Order: sequence, then structure tokens, then C-alpha cells
Amino acid sequence: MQISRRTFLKGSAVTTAGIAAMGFSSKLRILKSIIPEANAAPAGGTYVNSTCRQCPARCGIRVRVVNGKAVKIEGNPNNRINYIHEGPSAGIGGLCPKGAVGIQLGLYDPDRVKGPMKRTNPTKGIDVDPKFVSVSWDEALNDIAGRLKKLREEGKAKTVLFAYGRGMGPIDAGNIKDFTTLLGSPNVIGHGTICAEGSKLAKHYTDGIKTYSIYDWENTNYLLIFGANILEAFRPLTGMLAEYGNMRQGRGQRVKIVYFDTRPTVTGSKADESYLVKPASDGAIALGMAHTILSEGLWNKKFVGDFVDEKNRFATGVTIDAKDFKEVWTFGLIDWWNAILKDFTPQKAAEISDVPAETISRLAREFALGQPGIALFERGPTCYVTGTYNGMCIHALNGLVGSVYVKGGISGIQEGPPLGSLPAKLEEYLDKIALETFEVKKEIDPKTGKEKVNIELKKEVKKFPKLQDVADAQAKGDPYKASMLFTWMTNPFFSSANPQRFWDAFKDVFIVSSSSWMDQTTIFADYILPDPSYLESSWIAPAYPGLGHPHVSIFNPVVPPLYDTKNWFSTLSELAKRIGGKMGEYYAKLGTIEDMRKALLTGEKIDWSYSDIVAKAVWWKKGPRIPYLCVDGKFYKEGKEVTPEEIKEKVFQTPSGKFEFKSGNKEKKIKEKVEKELAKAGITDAKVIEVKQQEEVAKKENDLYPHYKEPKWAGGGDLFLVTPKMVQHAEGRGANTPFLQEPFDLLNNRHSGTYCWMNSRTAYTRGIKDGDNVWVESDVGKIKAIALINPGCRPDTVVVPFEHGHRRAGAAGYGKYATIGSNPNEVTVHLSDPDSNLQSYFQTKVKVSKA
Ligand SMILES: Nc1nc2c(c(=O)[nH]1)N[C@H]1C(S)=C(S)[C@@H](COP(=O)(O)OP(=O)(O)OC[C@H]3O[C@@H](n4cnc5c(=O)[nH]c(N)nc54)[C@H](O)[C@@H]3O)O[C@H]1N2
Ligand SMILES: Nc1nc2c(c(=O)[nH]1)N[C@H]1C(S)=C(S)[C@@H](COP(=O)(O)OP(=O)(O)OC[C@H]3O[C@@H](n4cnc5c(=O)[nH]c(N)nc54)[C@H](O)[C@@H]3O)O[C@H]1N2
Ligand code: SF4
Ligand SMILES: [Mo]
Repeated sequence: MQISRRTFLKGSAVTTAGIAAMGFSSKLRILKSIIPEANAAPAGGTYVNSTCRQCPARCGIRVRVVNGKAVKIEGNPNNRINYIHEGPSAGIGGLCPKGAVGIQLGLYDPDRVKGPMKRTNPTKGIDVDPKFVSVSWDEALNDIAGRLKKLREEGKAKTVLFAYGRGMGPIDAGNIKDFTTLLGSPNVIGHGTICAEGSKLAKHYTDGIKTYSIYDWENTNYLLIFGANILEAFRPLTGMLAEYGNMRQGRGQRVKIVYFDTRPTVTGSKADESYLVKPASDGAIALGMAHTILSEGLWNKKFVGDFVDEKNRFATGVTIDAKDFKEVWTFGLIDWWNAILKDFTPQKAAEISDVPAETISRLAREFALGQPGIALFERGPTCYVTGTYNGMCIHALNGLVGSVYVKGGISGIQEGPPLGSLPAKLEEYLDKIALETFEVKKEIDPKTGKEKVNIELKKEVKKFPKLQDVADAQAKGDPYKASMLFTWMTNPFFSSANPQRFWDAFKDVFIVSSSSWMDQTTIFADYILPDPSYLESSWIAPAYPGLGHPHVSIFNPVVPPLYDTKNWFSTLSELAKRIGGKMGEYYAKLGTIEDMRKALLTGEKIDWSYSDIVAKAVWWKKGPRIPYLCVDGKFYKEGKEVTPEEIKEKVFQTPSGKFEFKSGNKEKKIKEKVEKELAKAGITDAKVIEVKQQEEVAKKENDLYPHYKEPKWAGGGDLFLVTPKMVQHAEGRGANTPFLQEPFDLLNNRHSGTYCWMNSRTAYTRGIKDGDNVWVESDVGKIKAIALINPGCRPDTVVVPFEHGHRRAGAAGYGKYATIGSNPNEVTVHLSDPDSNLQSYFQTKVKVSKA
């Protein structure tokens, strides 16, 4: 439920003066009236169940509240995401370090924005004091709504941009999509392309499912990990820390872990074998492994198939006739071999990656023979312009050994929760202005026979590109100039590569930030309409992929709002009501966030009572982790064998209905692009289109296969730059938390600051000593860091972890800790993977010199 400070007080029929004078028991009573099931803790105080929002994982928390103050966060064992399934801690809910410090980071941080603020300095710049002054909610909302209304009337609704991060559920992102649709703007821009889209697309191009994966840690034997930092980042970190313990000591079979990264990591130090690879070379390593698996006859014959005469003909340099091989659940193996693999020997892979050829072959053998095992990756190999292909090469290993949809393997179907409907139907509230941008299409779903309503963007309406490109689009005025920008839970003026682009392009745009902190985007804001902390809020959030079965985490207000904040949904709702007309009617019908939450959580198939869900702060349905299970080359669901048609629809969503080594989904994408471009040139003749499509597919044939390409490096320097996350970082947000910043980091025995880790040789040849100030410099910028000599680094690679260096503009800006040091994104060149659109964060080379 959304409880602003005011409604909290109103609901309990007391006054502001009253609450200050109120004793603990009265506050507890209020809390109980909101969350009736809040149970008394033995030593006084209460426990309130809720959800963590320090990372996208959505672990369950239980917060101890004493005398109206939240004092401690623990794991909530009702929630399945951080429920410990196995080992000595089985049955409890765990937390990672970021989850545990939520009280400090999320709630009692003195640097929070305490109420609505208005900019008084019309000049904008990263180091320019915005001179914010407090305003009333009414004044701010009236002004902003007036501007939106005027833009709508002038036919400029689409020039209003909404950027959001961390939104997974209909309420989670403040119901933002409904608001923009009613407003008539197509520009609702998520932060996925500055996060981890590369791993999703690599899977879409191979197994057909475009989502993060589900890993069966409990039953696996072997992990081949490429740049997924499972003990410091990844997600859910809590689950991973517990799973790691179980995999290594909690059960009979000790899982073997092999880790590839470009720099020293905790995960690498805890693995059985760890390799420092040349940046962006993982695709080559995986291809070398695939070469070994095939030439040594180690592929999974029941899943992949075999030569018709069962004699292995895969040998280096030998072309194979596709007729000689019969594939079962895979597609394109022989074409892939002939085009890419036959000459991609482990020796070749070794030259590219710096991992010895014998090691590549040995690990390939071990992986194939040690099944079930998983080849997994996340941002490491994918944050390059060739990232999608690196990912495809790695995931292809899972195809070769048949570790997809098997016990102990990797799968990709995360069933969503069966949420109920909202009290109002969006399509009934689009007015004339909204209908200039969108059209409502109704069709009968052939499967259910029921009417389906889609709200689609009109073909002729252009929209802004992906988040990191918005700055360039704005600078060019292409597709048009934005007049307003709203941000929720994202800070692209800090987190995107070369954020200086945003500082320049958005100087004259009216910005409304909902941030609870003076982040870098907020420094440019005209208004701040601050959200409450997640510990003061009411939300729902469907599980991030990982569990398989449906699951929703629930946010409950743990304490009353400390400050004059307003939940983003209520802010949008109030703006809509002020704009009036159908928009206002829609939001009046939706009611409060509590009404919405209740409507969504009382769906037909939600079998727990609403009060139970709220009290436990979770709903989930028991179900198998892997709904479609492959056993000996046959697929089963609930014990019954399923048809190839069902597999095509649900499991391998590819044109062949199989795991593809020659990507039909990529081919489709190439063809769609040709058709779009021809249409732009006014060519619609089907024959012409087809010929052009075939030409283009032939030209790009290599792109259909998992393959390796050396990417072009940017930045003009001689040292690869990697800017990863550390365990104590919570994206850009953790920087202001003493509890996270003060402990020593496990690898380097240092705390808070911007360090540039480098090999002793790299330092020596530049006359740099440990602790010296250094310049890290590229074509786009120059930052200062402290040299940290770590002999474990590659001599050609320096590491500057991401999180610090938030700017402070006059009195505005994150507090003491966050403004320490520098932001490595200021020297990172803005490039993206053209396939996945993921920002290529690690594509820059820098110069390092003594400052
Ligand atoms: N502590 C912490 N945990 C988090 C987050 C956080 O901010 N802090 N954020 C969450 C979010 S939003 C995400 S998307 C995930 C991301 O989770 P991960 O992808 O696991 O984390 P990253 O640090 O982004 O990158 C992973 C690793 O890739 C390495 N790397 C760079 N280039 C290469 C390469 O060419 N090859 C290989 N093999 N490795 C390379 C980096 O050095 C880094 O150690 O983490 C989530 N969990
Ligand atoms: N160099 C480098 N850059 C990276 C990464 C990296 O590893 N290296 N990681 C990338 C990844 S994986 C990601 S996901 C992105 C994340 O980048 P962003 O999408 O920018 O997300 P955050 O840094 O979490 O910033 C969220 C902002 O929301 C504000 N905020 C916090 N809580 C709330 C709230 O409750 N409500 C509202 N309205 N606002 C709130 C905070 O002020 C914070 O500044 O960064 C990317 N950038
Ligand atoms: S992994 Fe840690 S930060 Fe992420 S939701 Fe779970 S407890 Fe919170
Ligand atoms: Mo992310």
C-alpha cells in the first residue's frame, strides 16, 4: 500500500504533533493496523516481512522494528529466492552484505532527499549548484501537470521521456507504461541496455528464449564460468553464496568450478582453476572447446544426434557432408562446423585468449565427461561490441553436451505469476491525443477463443532509442528534441558510458527526478519528487528469472515514512488527475497503490489469502525448477512425454524448434531489418524484398553462427580497462553507505576509494608506485585514481571498479562517501553491441600515468 506520511497519519487518526509524542506501543498499533500480522518479537519490537531492493534479485527480508525504528534486517525464510534449500543453514532466509545494510543505505541515510524540491538556478551543469529549495507537493505537481497538459495540447506529448530502472512488475515501476500510454508518449525507456541484455540475446539466438537463465545448482557437477562473478555480483548474490557452500562442501559430489575473467576476483580465487583471459576472447575459448568436444567424439549423441554410420568424422580442417549426420534436438551443427569450427583449433583459441591450448582441450573433455554441468556467463564476455557472439559460443557448449533442460543443467523458462486484473481497462481510457500515438487492436486468440486487446504504437510514430543513446539522439534532434525527462530508479548521467554526453545534451531539458538521493541525473533536475525508501513502501515484484516456478515478492512499509516523500505510482496518479480528462478518470478508477496491489494479488489462481500474502511478504506456487525436462533425448512435462510442437512453442523458441547452432532467429532479424530499410525507401515489392534479404543473409552468414571476431578497441590507450562491480557495491547506489565502504575489500586489503589496480610490471614501466595518484585517460576523458599494485592483474589490463566519483554540485550531491574518487565511466567510450544493444562497457583502452 502507498502510505505517504500524511495518509499514514490520517489513517490512524492522529496529528503530526501527536505522532512525535506517541509512545512505542501506539506506533506499533499503527503498524499492526497496516500489517495486522506483524508479529511481536520476543525481546520487544516487531518483525515486519518485506523485500530487499538493493539489487534486482528481490530476496525476502524480515525487519526488526524497535520503538518505531527499523534496527536490523534479516532474511525472510518465506521467500524462495533467498531461502536456503540445502546444507547446515537449510530452512532459513539468507542475506548478502548489501541486503543487510538496507537500514543505513535505504532508510536512515542523512543525505536522502527529504521532500519535494525545486531548482532555482536556471543554469545547468555537472558542477553547477542547482540551488534547490523546498516546495509543497501541490506547487510542484500543479506546475509539472500544467506543463504536461500544455505539451499535449500542442501536439508534443511524445517529446516527454520517461527513463526507468529496476522495474519488473506492473506496480514496481510505478505503473509507468500506463501513464505514458495515456499521455501519448512512446518514450518509456528501460535501463536493460546498460545492464545485461547481452546474455539474453545470445540465448535467444541459440535456444530461442530471451531471458536470464535458470541454473540447477543443486544437481550440477561442473561449472565453466566466463565472466559471471558469482561470489561478488551476479544475482541473487545471497542465493549464490549459499549455493556455493553447498556445491563445494554441503553434499557428496564436490562441484568443480573453472573461472575465466580478465582480472583477479574472489570468485576466481575460490575456484578450482582460474584463468586471466585477454578481454573479449571468451568466444574463442569456447570455440576451441567445441572443436575438441566434436573432434574427440564427446558430444551428447542423444541430444545432438550422430553420424548415420556412427563413425566420427570431425577432424581439423575436414569439411563434412550434412547428409552424413542426423541431428536430434539441435539444428545447423554441420554448417557451423564447416563454416567456423573445423579450423578453430584449441591452438588458435590459445593464441587469441592466452589460455594454453592443452588447458582448453582438457577442460573441454572434463566438461563433456563431467556432465551434468553448465557453461555460464553474464556481463564479462558480453560487454563488448562482439558480446552477443561471445555469449552464443559459450551457450553452444551447453547445446553440444546436452545440458539444457536437464537435471543439473541450464534452462530458461521462468513462469510468471497469475496476477489478477487491474480495476480499470487501459484501452478504454485513451483519448484523442493518446490515439495519435497508439492504436487499440482487438483480435480473437485462436487458442483460447477469447478476445485479446493490444495497444500498439502507430507505425509512423518515431521514438527515442535505447537509454545510452538518448543523449546523442537529443543532441542531434533525431527523432526529435525531448522537452521533458522523468527518471525513476535510474541514473544514466552517471551509469552510462561517457555520461558527459548527457550533461551536455540535457542542459535545456526540463527534468523531473524521483530519486531519493541527489544523484547525478538529479543535479540537472528542475524538480525532485522523492520516492520513499523501499523500507517505507508498498510494492509487488514478480521474481527475476532463476526459480522457474511463479513467485512474487511483496514490499511492505516497515516503518512510517520518515520524510515528506510520495511513492512514484501516487505521484503519477496525482499528475494524471491534474491533467484531467480520461487520464484522470483512469487513475481515479485504479485507486490507491494498495487497491492495485490487492487487485493483482487476488487473481483467480492466487490461492493464498491476501492477508497471508502481505504478512509473509511473498506468494509462490510450488513447481519444478525445470518444467520441461529432457531425459535421454526425450522431453517430459509432469512425467508425460511432450510433442515437438509443444517444444517449439515453449522450450526452443526457434524456427526449427531446436537448439540452433545456425541461428534462425538471427536470420529473421537480418531479414526484418532489410524489409524495414526498403520500406523506408518506398520499396514494398515482395520479390525484390526477398532477393535483397537473401543477399544480405548470404553476406552475413558468419553472424548466424556462434563465432569469434576480434573487436575494435576504442579510447586510444594501450591498456585494457575493466570497470566491474565489487561485493560492497550496489550499482551506483551503494557508494554512500559507510557499512559497505569501510570494510576492507577481500582481494586488496583497502577500503573505500577509486583504485586503479595494475600489475607490478605495468606500474614499474610507468614509474608508478603503490599508493601514487595516477591519471587514467582516454579519448573521452581523464580521471584520477590511486595506484594499487596487484601482481594478479594482467600486465595489459587495468581495473577501476565502478561506483565512486558521484559529483557534488554545490550543496547538492550524494554524501561524503559517494563523492570520493572518480567515475570510470567518464573515461569509457560510448559504444554498444549492435545486436543486443548492450553498452560495451569494457571496450575501452586507456593510458595510465603518474599524476
Ligand atoms: N555486489 C553487487 N552485485 C550485483 C550488482 C551490484 O551492483 N553489486 N548488480 C546486479 C546487476 S544489475 C547485474 S547486471 C549483475 C551483473 O553481474 P556480473 O555480470 O557477474 O558482474 P560484472 O561485475 O558486471 O561483470 C562480471 C565480470 O566480468 C569480468 N570481465 C570483463 N571482461 C571480461 C571478458 O572479456 N571475459 C571474461 N571472462 N570476463 C570479463 C569483469 O572483470 C567482472 O569480474 O550483478 C548484480 N549483482
Ligand atoms: N562502468 C560500469 N558501469 C556500469 C556497470 C558496471 O559494472 N561498470 N553496471 C551497469 C549495470 S549492470 C547496471 S544495472 C547499471 C545501473 O545503473 P542505473 O540504472 O543508473 O541504476 P543505479 O545506479 O542503481 O541508480 C539508480 C538511481 O536511483 C536512485 N534511487 C535509489 N532508490 C530509489 C528509489 O527507491 N526510488 C527512486 N525513484 N530512485 C531511487 C538512486 O539515487 C540511484 O542514483 O549500471 C551500469 N553501469
Ligand atoms: S542478493 Fe543481496 S542485495 Fe540482492 S536482493 Fe538479495 S539480499 Fe538484496
Ligand atoms: Mo545490471
